[in-house]
Amino acid sequence: MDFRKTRLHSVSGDLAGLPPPTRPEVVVVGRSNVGKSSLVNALGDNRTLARISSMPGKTRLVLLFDVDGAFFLVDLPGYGYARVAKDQKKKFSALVEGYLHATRDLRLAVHIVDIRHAPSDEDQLMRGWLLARGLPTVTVLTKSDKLGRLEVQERVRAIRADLKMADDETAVVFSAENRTGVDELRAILEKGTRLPPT
Ligand SMILES: Nc1nc2c(ncn2[C@@H]2O[C@H](COP(=O)(O)OP(=O)(O)OP(=O)(O)O)[C@@H](O)[C@H]2O)c(=O)[nH]1
Ligand SMILES: [Mg+2]
Repeated sequence: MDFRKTRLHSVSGDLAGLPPPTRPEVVVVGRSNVGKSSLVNALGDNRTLARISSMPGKTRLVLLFDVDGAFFLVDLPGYGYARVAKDQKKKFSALVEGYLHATRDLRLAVHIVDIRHAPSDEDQLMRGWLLARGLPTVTVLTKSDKLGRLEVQERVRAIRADLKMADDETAVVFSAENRTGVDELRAILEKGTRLPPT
């Protein structure tokens, strides 16, 4: 699978606009501004794929990327940004909830948290929801370039404990900036989209 062959497949502002689920899907979820779009660009090794917002909460669309004809990588709007209208902020946006409840061929979730901070209530809520749904989930601890090596180790331990991660669950230390974790995550996605649906 060649991740560099990642192309924008569709852009939808509502669920009705989603294309038919003709491929397995991997969804990227996380707080607003955590680095979802940057992660998509890092995986595809292409800075022009998903627009990177300098203003948090900007992505209000569901972007589907076709990864080498093998699966769709789905960039969802972030949650938890205060300036988003109140009813939208409540839990997750209708678009995020709607997508996660939609009948699609969803195989894997990439749950991104900022390695520097304790997971928020919404991060915990999202994780609980992913677990309850039984969706295989890989937790990505991003912006690791902002910390030193020892701090990274310390934060991995703390976040694993905060999220009550089981020992056999994967947390990938990641940076879109210096590409830490890109190959590891690519391998997880490749494997996860080849397994039969759950
Ligand atoms: N240092 C560093 N900055 C990052 C990293 N990933 C993302 N950023 C920065 O974080 C900001 C937000 O990145 P985005 O990729 O737009 O985040 P997002 O989660 O898609 O944001 P929304 O779509 O608005 O929810 C940008 O300024 C990025 O340059 C990283 O690994 N390291
Ligand atoms: Mg984004």
